[in-house]
Amino acid sequence: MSDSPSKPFNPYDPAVLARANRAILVGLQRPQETAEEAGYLLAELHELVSNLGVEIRGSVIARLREENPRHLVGSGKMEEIAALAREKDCGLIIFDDELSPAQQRNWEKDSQGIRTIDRQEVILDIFIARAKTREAVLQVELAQLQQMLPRLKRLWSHLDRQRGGGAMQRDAGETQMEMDQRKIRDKIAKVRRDLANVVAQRATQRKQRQRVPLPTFSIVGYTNAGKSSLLNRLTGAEVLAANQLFATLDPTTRRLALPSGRALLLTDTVGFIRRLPHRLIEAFKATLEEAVQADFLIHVVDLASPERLKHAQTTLAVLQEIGAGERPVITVLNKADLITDSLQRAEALADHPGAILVSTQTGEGLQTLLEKLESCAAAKDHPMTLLLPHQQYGLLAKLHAGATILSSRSENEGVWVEAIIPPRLQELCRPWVAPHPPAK
Ligand SMILES: Nc1nc2c(ncn2[C@@H]2O[C@H](COP(=O)(O)OP(=O)(O)OP(=O)(O)O)[C@@H](O)[C@H]2O)c(=O)[nH]1
Ligand SMILES: [Mg+2]
Repeated sequence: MSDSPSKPFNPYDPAVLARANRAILVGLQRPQETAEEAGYLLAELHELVSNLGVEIRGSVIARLREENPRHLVGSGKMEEIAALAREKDCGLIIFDDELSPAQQRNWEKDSQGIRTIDRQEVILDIFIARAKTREAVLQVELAQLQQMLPRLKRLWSHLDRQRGGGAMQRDAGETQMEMDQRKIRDKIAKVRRDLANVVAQRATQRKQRQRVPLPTFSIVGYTNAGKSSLLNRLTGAEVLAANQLFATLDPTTRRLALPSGRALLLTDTVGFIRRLPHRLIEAFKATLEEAVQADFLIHVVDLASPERLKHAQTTLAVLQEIGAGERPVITVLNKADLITDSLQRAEALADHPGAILVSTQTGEGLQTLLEKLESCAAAKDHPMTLLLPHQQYGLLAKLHAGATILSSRSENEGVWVEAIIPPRLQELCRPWVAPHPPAK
């Protein structure tokens, strides 16, 4: 099924093009992972790859005892996967785990030219396809250039092979590669400068917004959790909400008038995913800045996903990484319409204390969420510090449910709580207002 060596390689041959769009997926099960976990990750890769319009003809989960430096998996497994790709007439092998540039080269050489990429490259390709505004395009371009730089050698050796290149051409390839490396470095510097301008513009816009000092809330969360749907439902915005990963790449900010007449600013942001390429987090700093700068974060979690906890952990880890780990968080368990079982709901609430069950589809829980936003907005500048005696756990539970806890610490003398407390609970708290903040 591979091209006969006598026939010159023609990348535009329809058969070659079709094969390039057919893939075998490879997931790894490491010793500490269960088969179920490995399966979920592979299913997620499946979803990502389908988003690119690539046909998936097979998938393999390889148990990995130790990493093989040459192909990541052992050579027997490598042969088996390459044989499967040939048998299914696929021109693409996609790894869920990251491959080093050298491993990628080895795979392509040893599999006789089957293109081999990893999840990170897939995510990057999706971002490339979705980027529309100048900011998103620049950010994606930066990530792409950074990705290309250590992989130039692979691109060139690929071309050499396609041309049936001899030693002379390979030399020409080497020189060309150096020139290209320089060009890419120059381009990276230029994109960085352009992005710095975008960041400066954004900062100016933010300053202008701050002239009217409205409290700001950023909606964050795993991709497909329903962040854009929440913004749309609350503000009547028309952000694309779709059952696809990374529907949103650009932040959208809308003003939300609360029932009391008070207003706040709500921003929808790009979603997170497991194994988000580090280059993308780096490149998307400008966009993610919105989350870092917000007064409050609304963390949307898909209640119906069996991977709910992993998703939430991933989001919190990325937030930490971009410097937003200390922001007060309101957790919203969305898609409550899909989980009607009260036991399952209670379990989720136990996992995410103080979370609000919401459905952007039926409207369930939105009233409670608005009240919570109200209490945050009202007391933005006036968090209260309390020292609650340990026996006041009933009040503490009420605070978890109705207030926004900024910090809480249990000490011998009681529980120190710093919280934004809605008016209806303030009276109950009055006896425990601390005369001074807790010593750190
Ligand atoms: N059943 C149900 N589906 C919902 C709910 N909220 C959102 N969805 C669906 O979930 C999918 C994802 O919604 P989005 O709002 O695009 O999610 P997002 O978090 O903005 O996703 P990205 O921008 O890709 O990160 C869409 O198909 C929505 O229709 C809900 O409350 N219930
Ligand atoms: Mg979205």
